[in-house]
Amino acid sequence: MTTLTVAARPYDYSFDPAHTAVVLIDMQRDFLEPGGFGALLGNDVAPLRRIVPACQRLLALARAHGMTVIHTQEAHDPLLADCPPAKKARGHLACGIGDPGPLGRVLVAGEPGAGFVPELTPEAGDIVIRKPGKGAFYATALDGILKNRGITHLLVGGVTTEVCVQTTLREANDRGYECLLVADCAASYFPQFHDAVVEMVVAQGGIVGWAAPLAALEQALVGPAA
Ligand code: C5J
Repeated sequence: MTTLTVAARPYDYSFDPAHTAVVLIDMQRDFLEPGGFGALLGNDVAPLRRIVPACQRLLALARAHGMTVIHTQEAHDPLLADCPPAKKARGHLACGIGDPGPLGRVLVAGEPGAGFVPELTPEAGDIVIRKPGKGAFYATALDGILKNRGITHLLVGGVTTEVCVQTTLREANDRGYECLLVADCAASYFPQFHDAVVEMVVAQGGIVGWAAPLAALEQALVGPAA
C-alpha cells in the first residue's frame, strides 16, 4: 500500500495509485473541434483545445504509475435508440444530435466527431466508456468496472467542467469515490463556469471532493520540478 499526498483544496488529498483511476471525460472532436457539437451550439472551442497538453501529461503520469485510465465518450448509437427525444430536441438546432454535420453525424458513435482528439487517443490497456448522458455512471458499466478493479479514488479531468465533468463528479461522490478534480485538465466554453465548479466542489469541506492543479499531482507522484 502506497499512500501519496497531493496539496489540494480544501485540504490534502491522499491516494494509492493502485486503487486510483484517471477519468478523462469526453475529449472528443465533437466538443473540441470546429464543426462539432459544441461549435454547432454556438461555442468557441479554443478554451477546450488549450487543456490538451495538460491532459496528455496527466495520461502519461497515470500510465507511468500503473493507474487505471478511463476515457469517456458521449455518443449515441446510430439509431439514436439511447437518445431521449428531449435531449435530441433541446436547443432547436438546425444541425443537432444524429444529423449529418461537418464531422459526420453529430454525437453518434463511430462518426468522426465522436472520436477522441488525436493527441488523446486511448492506448492499449485503457478503458473506453461510451455514455448516452452527461454523467459517466448513468446507463454505463463504469461503477462495476471500478469496483472490479478495487478503485476507490478518481482523478478527473476533461470537458466540459460544468456539464459532463461536474455531473460525473457528483455521481461518483454519491457512490463513495474520493474524487480529485485536476483543475487545469478540465475546461468549459465559459471560463467563469469552470471557476465556479472548482469552488463548488471544494466548498463546505469538500462536499463533492478536492481540486488541485496538475503540478501538485506531479509533485506527489514524481517529486518537485527541477
Ligand atoms: C456537453 C459534455 N456539454 N461533455 N457534454 O454536452 O460536457
